[in-house]
Amino acid sequence: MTHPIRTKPDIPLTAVAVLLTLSFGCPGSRPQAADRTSVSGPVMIGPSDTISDLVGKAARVVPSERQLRWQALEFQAFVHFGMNTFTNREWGEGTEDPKLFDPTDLDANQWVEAVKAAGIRGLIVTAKHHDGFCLWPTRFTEHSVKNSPWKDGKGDVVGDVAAACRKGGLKFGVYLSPWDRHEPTYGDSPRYNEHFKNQLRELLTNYGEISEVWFDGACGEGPNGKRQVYDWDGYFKLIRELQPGAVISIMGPDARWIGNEAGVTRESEWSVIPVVGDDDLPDEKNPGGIAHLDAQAQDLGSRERIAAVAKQGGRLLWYPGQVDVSIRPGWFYHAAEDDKVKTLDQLWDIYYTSVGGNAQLLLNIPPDKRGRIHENDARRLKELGDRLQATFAVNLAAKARISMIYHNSELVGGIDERGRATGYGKRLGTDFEIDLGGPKRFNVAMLKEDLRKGQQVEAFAFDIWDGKDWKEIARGTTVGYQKLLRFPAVDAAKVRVRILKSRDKVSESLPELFFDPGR
Ligand code: FUL
Repeated sequence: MTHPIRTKPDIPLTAVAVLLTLSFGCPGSRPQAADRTSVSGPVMIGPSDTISDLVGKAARVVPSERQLRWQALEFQAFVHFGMNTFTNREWGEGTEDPKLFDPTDLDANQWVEAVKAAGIRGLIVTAKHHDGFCLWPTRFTEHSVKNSPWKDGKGDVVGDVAAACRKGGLKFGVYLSPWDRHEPTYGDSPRYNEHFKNQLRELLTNYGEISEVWFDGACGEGPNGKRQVYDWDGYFKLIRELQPGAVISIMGPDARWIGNEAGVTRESEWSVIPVVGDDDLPDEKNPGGIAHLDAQAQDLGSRERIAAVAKQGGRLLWYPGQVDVSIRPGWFYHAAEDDKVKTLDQLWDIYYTSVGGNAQLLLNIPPDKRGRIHENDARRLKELGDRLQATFAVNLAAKARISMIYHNSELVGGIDERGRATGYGKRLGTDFEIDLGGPKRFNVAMLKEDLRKGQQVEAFAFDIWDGKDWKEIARGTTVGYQKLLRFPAVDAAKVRVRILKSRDKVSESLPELFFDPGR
């Protein structure tokens, strides 16, 4: 049996935001845990934990500062460019002649301007793909731009892109393929690991701030192919030493692969993930993340999943999802795909199902043989940016007030002779009722959790006041960094978020409301 208790009447949203900011610090401030019991490191779980122990432990896991900063980027560009651009392939053999790499008009500033038009905040370039050809003049192999005709071998694509990102205000990251089909030491594990760390060291010291290092899990060596045992631990240590702010993604501890290349998150997308055992390293047989995690599993973080992992003994990690998807069918540029650039509606859906589903979107835009982002892709990026701007520039709930917050608590006492409750047990849910200060028309609601306090919401409903009654118009499971709800346009002066199930108290589930003119 539940009973509503009125707790905090008439607090303006802005006041709540200020209070939360004051008590939990601003992004970029000195690293600190959200409170005394929150932890960004692993939390051990085991067979002796009860469900309520496990839920309590999951509620305490919070992101690291670098993960928080990364999550707030929301939308990044992936740029696949290299030997494959010139050979019209997706995976090169490693035997290609460096002389084939010859962009006629490479302009990294054009890349940056094109992706910024879409509202993108960071860019990750393929410094080396599986064919081993390096886009920077590395000292450690001849298989690089320095033996290409481009700029008479004096060019440096990584340098140009890093400078253009800095100039344009984008974060800059690198993709460095561990699988290398050219490098002769590949398969001679200690020697290749040294080579790979040498390359990493160059990238992490010569190009200013690196915000992300993206390690691909692909390896196409057949049964008789070379077997390389990667020194993941050594790679990670080097990155932490040289670029402590850099997020290590996919085959790394900071961000996991979402599990598909179609641009969609799960219905329930958890950032608090249980993993078996105590081994934090990636597993070559499982190209989607660390610690033997099956990145494609449907359920990564429910209570049931946590309990199943706890039976075997393991840990809870903050391990958020990243959605990588290409604007074209391929990752690299192919002229034959010039008319296969995703439509605005497709990209728009992808935005909702990635950024709007508690993940970061990493949209691949491959430059062409000139070394420019093709006009068709650039036009689409601009359309996307315009639509994002038209939809999200004005939050229709910006001046809203919380008219009431109810905490639904379990009645454990009884009812006294005057009909009053004599005692309440644990809180079951929270309702946020928001007065918009007059009728507003909207068709999108954005819910967010304050990640410094972990990820708590397990089920929610979103209601509007139709003048006489509350009407439920959406419901869902997880929220996390951001959940976008889409529905046919409604007019309402009051909305309500009901937290139906959560791991711990939900302090910030205040919706922002928007009107998407394209719907
Ligand atoms: C995959 C690679 O094999 C593709 O070529 C591409 O780089 C994609 C992002 O990851 O594993």
